[in-house]
Amino acid sequence: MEIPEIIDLMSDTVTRPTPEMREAMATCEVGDDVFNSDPTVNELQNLTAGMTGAEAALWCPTGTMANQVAILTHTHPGQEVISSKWSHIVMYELGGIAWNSMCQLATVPDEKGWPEPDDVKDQFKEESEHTPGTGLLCLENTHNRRGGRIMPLDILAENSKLAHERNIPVHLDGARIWNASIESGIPVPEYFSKVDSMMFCLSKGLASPAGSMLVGKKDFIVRARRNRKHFGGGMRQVGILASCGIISLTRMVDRLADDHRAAKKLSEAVLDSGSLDIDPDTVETNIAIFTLPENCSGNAVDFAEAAGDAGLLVTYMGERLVRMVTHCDFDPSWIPAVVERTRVAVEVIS
Ligand code: TLP
Repeated sequence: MEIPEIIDLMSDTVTRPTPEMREAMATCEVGDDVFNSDPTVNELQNLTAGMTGAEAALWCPTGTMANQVAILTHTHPGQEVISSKWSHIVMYELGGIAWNSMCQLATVPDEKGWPEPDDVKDQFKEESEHTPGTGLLCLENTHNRRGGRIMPLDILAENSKLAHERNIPVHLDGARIWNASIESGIPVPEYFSKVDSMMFCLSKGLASPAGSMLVGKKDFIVRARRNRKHFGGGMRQVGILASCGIISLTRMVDRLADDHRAAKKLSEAVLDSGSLDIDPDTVETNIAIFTLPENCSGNAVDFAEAAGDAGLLVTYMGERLVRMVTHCDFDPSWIPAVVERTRVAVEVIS
């Protein structure tokens, strides 16, 4: 495939709907989803429940809304929510825990890509006249900002067990749970069986233009539906988007393994070239987070700018951390071009 002028590795959210999705958008049956009468949304919700082992599923416009709806549905004002330090819920949802649910946050470390049960255990608080009481434990798998790491199932189970022993529900931000499942060989229902609610994105590696699914017990989804409405997320003929979600789940899941192979190959090639640092063994799925070399005077923002000028789009994830994400619109034959554009950008900012 011809090497494009701009190679976009900013995120797997940059994927464009496939031709089959375009076709489905034009031809799908639609209705008014606020009245529960969009057959395509209903089909996607049923398909999702079946594929995840959940009682029910709810389409949401974004992953952020699905996470926030879940937090609001599980908690009441004044409670505390435990989430890991670099989780999306903490880093990228604009303080939604406080803004939307009027709860406060307790963070736990997640250096390896997941919180250790001992650290989680330390954070639980009992509700009393003096203490807020833990209302929810949030986990993330795969862990975006920790380089797409997969939380081992036994760690997920142990963390959840600790919460459940205290009657505290667990929400899993599984934006990329299908990546975790394809790579680990652990079926999604197995991950979901350890938690009370889970959200995943259709709009990332699965290539839909928009949409995330929230799953849980029937009564949870009924309440979540009300909260989605509070957020202004009740939409009408949204089967147009749900039709793409059906294709995401039936056609785009298995190919995620290609993205994982590409990310590993890319990380090895960039490391071999000597321009950025990474441990390729930690690249388990489609996210590679590189560190700028010590002798480089610019920071990750400077790198992203210089790389953009050289025709490579990336994101910065910290002062010296640069993220590249592989996806279905990236061809692995472009890896040598990524390596060369990376080299140019490092030279510019050194
Ligand atoms: N992640 C985006 C950015 O917001 C960082 C990306 O490019 O990776 N949970 C996780 C783990 C996510 O990575 C994201 C999006 C979300 C939730 C939110 O999904 P959207 O973007 O649909 O609101």
